[in-house]
Amino acid sequence: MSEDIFDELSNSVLTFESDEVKKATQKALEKGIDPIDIIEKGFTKALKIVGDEYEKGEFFLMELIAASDCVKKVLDEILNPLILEKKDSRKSLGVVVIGTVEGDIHEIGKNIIASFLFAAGFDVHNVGADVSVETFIEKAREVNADVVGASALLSTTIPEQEELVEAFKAAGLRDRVKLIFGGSPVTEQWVKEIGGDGFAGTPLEAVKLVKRLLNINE
Ligand code: B12
Repeated sequence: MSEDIFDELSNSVLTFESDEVKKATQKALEKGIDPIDIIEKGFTKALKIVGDEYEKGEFFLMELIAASDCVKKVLDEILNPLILEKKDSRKSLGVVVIGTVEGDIHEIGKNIIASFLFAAGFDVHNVGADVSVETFIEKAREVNADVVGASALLSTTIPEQEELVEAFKAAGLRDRVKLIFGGSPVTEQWVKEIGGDGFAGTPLEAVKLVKRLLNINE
């Protein structure tokens, strides 16, 4: 039964009509489905299909843009506010700066991680997409960041994550700031290789990771 609703969510994205995605989302929420499951089991699945079809040449850039616009709209207008509502405002567990590396404009996944960290009680500074290592460093200094997270979705932009580690070392900030990485092509192994502090593939993993890195037990 729940399976059907996730298929419906995924299929709604493949209509490329934002009204259809909104309708399916409202229906799922009315059935009590958690926003995180709507995102992970519905939208992420659909975007993976769109990406795979694009790679095979079955879909074009138009479809990639249309699908991501539909998802982004529903995230911004419906799901994100619900996730943020859950924030426990009594505490700040630490300061996180998050962005997508230079040359890369993919931001949906990074924004989801930002919202979940915020809702978990972190003070989150989202510096956007296509962000230079200099900007990451400037922001980390400005807000006295405990953690910096960088997303990359392209094979051509993953090396920027390594650049970031090197730049934090050169700036003398490496001992003070934990560096975490993600994005669909990023792996735990890659993060180890570049000397990062952690990798997460989902929002819940990211929250656990940041809590572990900052020794927060709850
Ligand atoms: C949507 C999308 C776009 C949208 C982005 C819109 C936006 N505002 O973000 C648009 C249409 C703009 C786009 C453009 C391009 N795209 Co694109 N895109 C995608 C697509 C279909 C989905 C990405 C997505 O949003 N997924 C959903 C989110 C929720 O998942 P996610 O990003 O992986 O994030 C999760 C985790 O990875 C993790 N995470 C993410 N970030 C972080 C950060 C931290 C710190 C942590 C801890 C965790 C974490 O948590 C998230 C939540 O679970 C992917 C396909 C795919 N399988 O990834 C292709 C894909 C990434 N794109 C691709 C390509 C080629 C392009 C273009 C070059 C196309 C072109 N010819 O112009 C351009 C690049 C432009 C640029 N310079 O960046 C390729 C990349 C291939 C490669 N190996 O390099 C892919 C894989 C499609 C494919 N199969 O060919 N794209």
